Amino acid sequence: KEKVFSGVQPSGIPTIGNYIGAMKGFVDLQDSYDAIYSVVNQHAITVPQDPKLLKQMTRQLAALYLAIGIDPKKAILFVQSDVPAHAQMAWIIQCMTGLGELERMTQFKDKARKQEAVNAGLLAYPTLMVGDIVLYDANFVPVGDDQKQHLELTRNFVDRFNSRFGDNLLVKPEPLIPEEGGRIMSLQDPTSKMSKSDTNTKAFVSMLDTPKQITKKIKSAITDSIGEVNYDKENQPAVANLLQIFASFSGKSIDSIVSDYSGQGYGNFKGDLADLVVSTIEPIQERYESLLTSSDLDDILQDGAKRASAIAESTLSRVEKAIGLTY
Ligand code: AQP
Repeated sequence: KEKVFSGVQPSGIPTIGNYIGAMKGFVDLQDSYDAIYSVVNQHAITVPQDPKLLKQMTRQLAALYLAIGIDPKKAILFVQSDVPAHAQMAWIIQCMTGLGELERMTQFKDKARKQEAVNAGLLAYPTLMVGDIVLYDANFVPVGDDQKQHLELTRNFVDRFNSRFGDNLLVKPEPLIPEEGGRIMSLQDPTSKMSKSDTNTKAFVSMLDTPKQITKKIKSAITDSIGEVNYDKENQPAVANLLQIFASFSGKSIDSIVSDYSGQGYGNFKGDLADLVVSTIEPIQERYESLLTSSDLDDILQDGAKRASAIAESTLSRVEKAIGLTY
């Protein structure tokens, strides 16, 4: 079977953007691939985190993975810091990656701009991600559009590594980016990406928002003065974004949604969208609540760490041998 790897950072509660762009796809993929999913908590500390909150968000994210339908009998689910091979592999990759290459990453530039003091980890972040992927010989990596550049870096690294140390030592991965919904935008600014760590909580719907919060946020999402539901990314980007969310949650095509609301203003459209998001998220939240405090969650993560470690350590030792880190 071909392999799939992906991760989500516990840098906040996942938004519907993370869900639509990445996590929703994880569930389908576990049926046809050897799937490995991680709570990548070491990525989260590239920006300052409160220790207590980080611990809490790590557990919440793990419970959410299960609540959306990740099945530990089909997929491996683990927390990154439980598998030391990630940090070990990242060091090796850092020693083989140019500074310039990392400085060009747009996510680094965006995040560095928002920080008062930029640490070395923020720059090195993509090398940790390259390690996450290559450790599991992943053929496919389901991600949102913002991770495309990091995947390209991974592919370049694999080419360089294999040509220097031996053909087929590492597997070259392909990104899997949804055609629609790979980049859900902020509800308050259609030019910036929806992000779970956004300080403006009105900009995103989190997977743990209450029905009341969800409805309020969607109803107060900015639109435009055109007043008609059209799919026009250029002239009506905010409405186009809401249409993408609608399409993803309903499974309907954007065209059919546009025709359902033709000749109407934004009121009904937003109201129905809010109901749709609430009714999709509510059952997920019910499962989440019962998982969060159960010892099953700990058992699943411990078992996941064991299984992930076995694979990761074997890749790491193959790499160490190939580059001479042995005696
Ligand atoms: N707005 C988005 N639309 C679609 N997909 C998205 N993803 C992120 N934002 C959107 C995808 O979600 C997965 C998990 O993201 P991550 O935890 O690795 O971090 P990120 O890409 O940096 O996402 P955020 O929400 O913006 O987190 P913070 O605020 O911590 O930086 C990835 O596959 C990502 O592409």
